[in-house]
Amino acid sequence: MSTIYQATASAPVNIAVIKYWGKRDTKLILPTNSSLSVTLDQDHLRSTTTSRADPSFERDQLWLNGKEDEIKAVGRLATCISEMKRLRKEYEIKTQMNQRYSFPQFHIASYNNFPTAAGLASSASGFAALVASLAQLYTLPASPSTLSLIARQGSGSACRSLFGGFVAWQMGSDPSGNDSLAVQVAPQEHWPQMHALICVVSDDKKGTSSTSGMQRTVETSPLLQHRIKYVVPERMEKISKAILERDFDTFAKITMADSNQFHAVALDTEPPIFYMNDVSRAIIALIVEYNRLSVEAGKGYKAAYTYDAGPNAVIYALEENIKEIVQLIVSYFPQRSGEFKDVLGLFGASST
Ligand code: 2P0
Repeated sequence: MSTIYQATASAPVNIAVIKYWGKRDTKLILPTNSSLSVTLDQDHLRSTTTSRADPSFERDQLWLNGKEDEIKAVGRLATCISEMKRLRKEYEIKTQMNQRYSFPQFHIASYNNFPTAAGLASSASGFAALVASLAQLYTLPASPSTLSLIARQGSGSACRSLFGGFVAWQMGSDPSGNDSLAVQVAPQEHWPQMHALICVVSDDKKGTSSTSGMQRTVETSPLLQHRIKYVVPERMEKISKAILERDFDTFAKITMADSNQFHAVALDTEPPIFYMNDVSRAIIALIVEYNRLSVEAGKGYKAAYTYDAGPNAVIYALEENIKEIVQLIVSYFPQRSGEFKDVLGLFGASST
């Protein structure tokens, strides 16, 4: 009787505060700028992936939320699987271990504990969980940064989901991509008061995918060139410092400025790309006014909005202000009161 090997791993969703938008190498998924994200709470939003290896399997197969999905021969999934097989082979050679286990076929099943309708991309958590589960199955002593090199080739933002807390994806400069990886800036425990509120404005599928949208931006936007060269490097440094010093004011200002510039760069694309809608913009106006009153009262910034490639808002705020912000948003958008979720809730305090 043959042994069946199986491993399960899960990875959380991350939301960028310095946005990744643009590739300098589309095959290896090397970005045109570094980015930084906050990893959301594992309990609320995550992908869980089980990988199984059995000599009787005839080919690699994948099920997403219970439904079989095709593994395209030259696709990103096939790349991640073959990169993991390569890593295992290297490990076997290095440790002179019995090479019986290098190239089995896999059966992989992945589930998200959040509905696709939440308007959140599942590719980041999905690819991170896939790579983590194969690493476990293969008993690879690989660090999260090493695994991030492989998850990156599934989906750029996935490399940031191999860590909790505050995570930077360093763009790197080597054409091989070996220095384009994720590192943890600070663990969750460093700033447990930081929460994220997700406001689902629309659960429609977005019009322009990130992958194709960002390439159009790279090809046509002069503003992107300015952003890459003059804006992001300084913001990466300043927001990392703000995180390390738990300086919410600076964190909030940079987060909102970077969301604004990402959407400006989308608008600067030919033809232009619009991800936000009227409700998104009304939420921005509300947060701007809320912060203005707070600054006037000598209390500084209390909330930071950020928007990805869609109309849904993510609002970062300290735990002490979450309740007030939820009440504020619900009072302006009462019909949507069931759709606001405090999902970071780092240490469990959900306020909705
Ligand atoms: C981010 N986004 O930093 C930015 C902000 C969307 C807006 O990463 O082509 O799905 O798979 O590398 O990772 C979305 O891009 O794109 C994204 P691919 P991905 O989170």
